[in-house]
Amino acid sequence: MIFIDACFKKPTDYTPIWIMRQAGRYMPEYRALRAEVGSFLDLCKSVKHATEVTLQPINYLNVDAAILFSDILTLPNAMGLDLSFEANKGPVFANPVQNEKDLLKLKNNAFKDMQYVYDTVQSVRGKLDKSKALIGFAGSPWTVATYMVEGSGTKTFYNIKQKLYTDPSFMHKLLEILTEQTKFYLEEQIKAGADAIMIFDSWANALPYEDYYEFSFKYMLEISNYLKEKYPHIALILFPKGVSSFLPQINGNFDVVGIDWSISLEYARDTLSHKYTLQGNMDPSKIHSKETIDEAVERIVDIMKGKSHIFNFGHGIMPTAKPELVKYLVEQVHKKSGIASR
Ligand code: 1CP
Repeated sequence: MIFIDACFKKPTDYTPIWIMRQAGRYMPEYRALRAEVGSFLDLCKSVKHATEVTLQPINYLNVDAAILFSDILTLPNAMGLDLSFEANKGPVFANPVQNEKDLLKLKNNAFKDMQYVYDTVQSVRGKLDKSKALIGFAGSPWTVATYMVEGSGTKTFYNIKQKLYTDPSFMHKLLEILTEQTKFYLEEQIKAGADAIMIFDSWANALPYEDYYEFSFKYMLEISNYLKEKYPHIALILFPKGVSSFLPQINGNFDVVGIDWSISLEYARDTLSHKYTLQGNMDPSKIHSKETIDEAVERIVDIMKGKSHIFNFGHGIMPTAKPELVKYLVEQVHKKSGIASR
């Protein structure tokens, strides 16, 4: 699998590519199935449909890896938080976690109730071409905690930051619970057949630089140490979004660092490439036209020439992206990096 070779810094004939959020609303096939099934959670929980959606972009785009179709919030949902996805509002928890009493109500071993996820992993792996990798994933404890405490997506992170600054022991207790459950949740995905695991710390940038290690990165390291010790052959990707000043401190037992679009790729390469494969970091807005794509591909392939690299966006694809331009991007990355590697 070229994707796994790149994760482990083995030479590849061209740069592998996949697209963050590649299964989703920009694809007409996804929208049709989503409308047929009704709710987003039902789509995640149906093994048949989640398998189909996971494979849609593989067949259409010819990317080098599939990512399990699910969400970072299914784990807290299994822990007892009532989750819905509302149009124009995104995810909502009806009963957010507000105090120590709420922590006691969280279900232990919730990962055991997520058989539908493991069944989907197994089903996708069975149908996926042997040359393509399957990525399993979870949210970082910090990022998942932001939704559990705020009850929904947030621009200010006001509630969780009040907790963090006035009651750090509550925050650490919640983060420890999530770390334990995430370890086992990801382990089950590996046992079911995932070839790689990605941990999304999408809201890393809500934390000030001086608090990032203590409230987020440290917990991701705990998960990666656990998984790497038992499953060294499984590639591990961390995605700490929007924390460029933290890059020099990134260190630990994992293989790939996801670089978001706001970071200088030259700087990330010079800081991290001796140790890690880099993944990223095209601005998803540059999918606008063939010209903007050509320019982005040439620039990124040139910067990463001779280094281990997985091409991706620096965050999720937007629902407005045109599928045929995404397909064009994949072709261009394969073509231009293939020439560059010769
Ligand atoms: O209406 C719909 O059809 C639902 C839209 C949608 C989709 C397609 C949501 C709701 N989640 C997903 C799938 C999803 N989420 C995947 C698998 C699809 C793929 O990559 O091909 C993955 C890996 C995620 C991960 C996820 N969910 C993250 C981390 C990645 C990132 O983009 O930063 C986050 C932050 C979420 C929360 C979430 N779920 C859904 C939405 C709209 C959001 C973001 C809400 C917010 O901005 O706060």
